[in-house]
Amino acid sequence: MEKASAMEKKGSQNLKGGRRDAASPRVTPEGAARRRPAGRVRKILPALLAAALLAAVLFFAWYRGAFLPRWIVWEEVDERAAEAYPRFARFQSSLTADLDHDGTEELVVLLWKHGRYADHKPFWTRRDTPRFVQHIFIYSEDLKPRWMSSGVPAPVARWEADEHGRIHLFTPEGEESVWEWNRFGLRLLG
Ligand SMILES: [Ca+2]
Repeated sequence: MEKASAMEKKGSQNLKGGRRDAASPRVTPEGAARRRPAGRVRKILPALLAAALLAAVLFFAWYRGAFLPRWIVWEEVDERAAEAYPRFARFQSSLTADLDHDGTEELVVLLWKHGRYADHKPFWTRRDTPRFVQHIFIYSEDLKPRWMSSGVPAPVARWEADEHGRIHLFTPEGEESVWEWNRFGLRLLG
């Protein structure tokens, strides 16, 4: 009798289960498996979009130089600097001095741009860095490029030209170096 009662109970449970299935929409195990990933994607989609948007904003800010060193003092720059180097760059400072003693003043620009090299890479280098690098560009009075340095050897926080047309560079720590024009660019004096 007890066995029969247990069987009746089991049958009753199956019957209840059968009623529940009949009342709810038919979902096969295969269908449920197919729906689950789509449901998960729908749940995390807003987070994915927010992360993508944040990444895009951060990339744009980085590309525009938002994460350059804080010690940089952005000075008012000779407006010809942007004309001389129209590609995207961030101009830190500029000065004019007769570096080559020919009686006309060169425009000297201290700037940050993506890459270690100016317009052309040296033949031994295939790749340039995408990060911002500090450069010194020198233009003649009529804005023809005279010298476009690859990345400066040490960061330049400030600079000045003396009455001899030499350029004094100062690192953020205050270390000074003096540079003089020779025919092929600036030469370190000490
Ligand atoms: Ca000159």
